[in-house]
Amino acid sequence: MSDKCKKVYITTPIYYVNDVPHIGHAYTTIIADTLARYSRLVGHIDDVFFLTGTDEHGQKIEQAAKARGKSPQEYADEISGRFKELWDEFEISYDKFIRTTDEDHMRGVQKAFEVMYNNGDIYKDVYRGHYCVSCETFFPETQLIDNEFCPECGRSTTMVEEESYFFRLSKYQDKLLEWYENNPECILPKSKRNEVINFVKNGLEDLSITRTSFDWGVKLPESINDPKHVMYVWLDALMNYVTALGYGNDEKLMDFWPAKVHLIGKDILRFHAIYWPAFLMSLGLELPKHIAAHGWWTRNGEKMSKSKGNVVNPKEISDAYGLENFRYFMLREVPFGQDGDFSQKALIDRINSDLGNDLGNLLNRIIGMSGKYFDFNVKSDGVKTYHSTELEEVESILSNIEEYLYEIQTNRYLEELWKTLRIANKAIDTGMPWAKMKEGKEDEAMATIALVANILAKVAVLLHPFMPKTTQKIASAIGFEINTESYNKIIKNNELLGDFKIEKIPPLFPRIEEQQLLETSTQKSETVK
Ligand code: ME8
Repeated sequence: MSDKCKKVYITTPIYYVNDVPHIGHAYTTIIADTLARYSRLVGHIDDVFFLTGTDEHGQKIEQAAKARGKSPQEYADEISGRFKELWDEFEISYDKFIRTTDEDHMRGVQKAFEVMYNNGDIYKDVYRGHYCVSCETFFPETQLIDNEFCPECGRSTTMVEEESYFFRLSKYQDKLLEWYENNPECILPKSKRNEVINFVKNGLEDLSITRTSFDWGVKLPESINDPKHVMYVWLDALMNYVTALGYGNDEKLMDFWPAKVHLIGKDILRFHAIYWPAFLMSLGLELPKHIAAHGWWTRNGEKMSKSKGNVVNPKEISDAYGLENFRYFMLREVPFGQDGDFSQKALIDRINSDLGNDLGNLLNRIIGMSGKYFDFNVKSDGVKTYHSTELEEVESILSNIEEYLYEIQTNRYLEELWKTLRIANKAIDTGMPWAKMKEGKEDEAMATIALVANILAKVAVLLHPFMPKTTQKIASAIGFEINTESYNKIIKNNELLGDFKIEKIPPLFPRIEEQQLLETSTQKSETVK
């Protein structure tokens, strides 16, 4: 995300309501939330728009509702509510929660259909081919496994032969290739871009964008006068990114467009990196700056999904281990774009080691020493005299750290932050303030404690988007509040804290010892030493 444009529009996928939220959904949403919080912190306060929501139409939802004896709308209301409730409990800082059953969204999709139809990009024909209801995707016979099974999820596909409207996707092949070529960062991680380019180079077929064999979907615009068709769920769903800003209705939020980043999982990269830009080109709208696709959370190597019965409930995990610890773990554990196997043991190790030992103990050490030797009053004026080398080292590490977030490499960003904690811990071990006090070198002891407090201040500010409440507690223990003003002072201008009073607070990350792991529905207990 290297371009530093003023308006920052960040989106998550809109999740299907056939599945209750699991940690895969939480992961995407937490990354998006962290980026939104970061953008607000660095000063874009009123210029951030963060969108999430639910995808409620299509055959898959219609079937799921039917299986439960509910109408699709009743069923969608219930599951959409579960997503919204979870994001509210997780304090996800979204600006809008969109549902594809919202009236204004549906009007916007109809408007888009009309624009594409009127400019000649939509025509009517007959679709003959295979459809995977679970993936809501059409597949040509050549891509099927054993002539029948879906190449994405392995489920049986159904042969479909029905009248359909088509979008002239093939017409956009060269323009898409040009876009990927001219915008090396349009797809993140960059390695994924090549996969998309190869796919497009193999040739694009026109895309069937309406269905007649069921009716839980957006109707075509009245001007087209063809009531038996409903729109293909992916056209409906992708349009959410602009209808949320008022496209086709009251367009007053459209100045947030183009999106700075669409965060998605790699399972839906093709829809976002091929169909979506082609639709936008047809509509004459700008293309998103970045489409960022992360990997999968797996259990024992298999993608976590409800149908496999191996999902981990994010609420259970956050209740057991703390929401912000869980946030830290997810964004620290796996390099963006790669898959990661979820284990509670790994989560506990991160809490005890990174958070407890490296961060929490450091704070406890300076609380203890500043209290014992200086009645909690700290002065930063000796830091540059006695610890200029450490300070410069820390400033140099932090001067480039933002770049990692622009590329959504949250694990690298956090690794860099932790390097500065190691410098702080080492400064105490080598500076030995307790020995300095005995030798009567109070200034030096004070300088070491102040250095550590200043490093902790920087870490707290930069970690704030990941762990909002915990870092605010750290900041208040060292006498300041995290906001854009303190970000500017402490990070941008590298100002020291000056004279301040440390406040004693209870340990932030109590050690999890010999813990009997939480029994989740999919997980047998394992004991952690
Ligand atoms: O695809 N690991 O909705 P969906 C990591 N409605 N992330 C995961 C995951 C896992 N095991 N499982 C799901 C849809 N996700 C469409 C999207 S957007 C216009 C329409 C996350 O409910 C990840 O972000 O199947 C993935 O892309 C998304 O949930 C799929 O959610």
